[in-house]
Amino acid sequence: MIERLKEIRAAAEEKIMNASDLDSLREVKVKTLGRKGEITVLLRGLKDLAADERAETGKVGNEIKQALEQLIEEKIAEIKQREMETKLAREKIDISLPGTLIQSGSLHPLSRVANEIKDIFIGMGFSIAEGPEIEYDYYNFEALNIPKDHPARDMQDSFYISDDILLRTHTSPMQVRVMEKTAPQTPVKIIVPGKVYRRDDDATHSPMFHQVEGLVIDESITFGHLKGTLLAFAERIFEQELQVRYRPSFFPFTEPSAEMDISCVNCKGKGCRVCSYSGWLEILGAGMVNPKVLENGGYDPEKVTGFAFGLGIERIAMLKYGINDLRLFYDNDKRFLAQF
Ligand code: FA5
Repeated sequence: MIERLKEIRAAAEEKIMNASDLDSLREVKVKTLGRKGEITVLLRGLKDLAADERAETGKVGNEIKQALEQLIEEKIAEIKQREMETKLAREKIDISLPGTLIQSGSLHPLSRVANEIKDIFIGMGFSIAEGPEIEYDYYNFEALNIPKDHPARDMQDSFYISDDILLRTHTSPMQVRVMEKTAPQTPVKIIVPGKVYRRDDDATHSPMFHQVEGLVIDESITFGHLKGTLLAFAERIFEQELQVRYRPSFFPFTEPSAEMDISCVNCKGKGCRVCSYSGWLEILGAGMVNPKVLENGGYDPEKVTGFAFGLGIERIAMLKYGINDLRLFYDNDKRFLAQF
């Protein structure tokens, strides 16, 4: 039996030495040392040998098993090492290449301008109120002194959900909504930023855009307060000293009403393409709150007065950043947005 064991060992050793991959090594291992392997099967015959012969043969058998196992392990390590070297020679990793940068986003220019506008008014003691974008005809028009057949409705054609409910065309409906909560005594000093909707669509008019409404109500509020507040606001948002002028205008909910123009932020009033060579830019509508609207909100127009204004955030942002097409704000083009 010892002879046979030695033969198996010699044959196995040769196969191990010649093995060029892990699979053939595994095969030798199973064939010689596995549960049905040649050595395992042969050693089962030990029990039929005489006692002294059994001990000697068993010892030799174990030594051969251990030697083969060790040889196989060494060969496995050798093959693995060789595979690794080939792989490394083939794959060239340049560890000096910079990693992929994670691009960080930034605030949309309209959010940026809206935040700046809010900060300026908060600095002047205003609070922020927000209202529904889907609005009753009553608050959007009727309560603002614009009855059903009033021609002023033509300027603000909207998207109707039913005869009485529409997408608000301006932030002014919040005037009466706020007054209903604060009347008849409490002074009001609020701004209302938000989305509004109109049937408009061109380079300077979008079907959805953003406005900021302002409303101040108290005893003895005058047009002087309106002028001072809006000049301070305009100079801060455009970060320069400005000339201001008020042109008479008409809004059914203010009396008197005015459009506020500022000296062109681009040419400082000399005349350029931005201001159509007039030197002036229209930036908002404003006026003293119409007594009828104060009454609709629950205030006594004999006791309090107020001023209100409404501006378009897109318009301010276009002037501030020199953008000539409002649609750029909504195209989602990263080349545009990444500039802010
Ligand atoms: C109003 O909407 C009044 N509610 C403003 C007001 C409030 C007056 C309180 C008096 C007292 P007007 O329709 O002019 O007014 O719109 C105000 C601003 O919104 C405009 O100056 C303009 O900058 C902006 N705007 C109007 N339509 C669009 C549009 N389709 N797309 C973008 N901006 C617009």
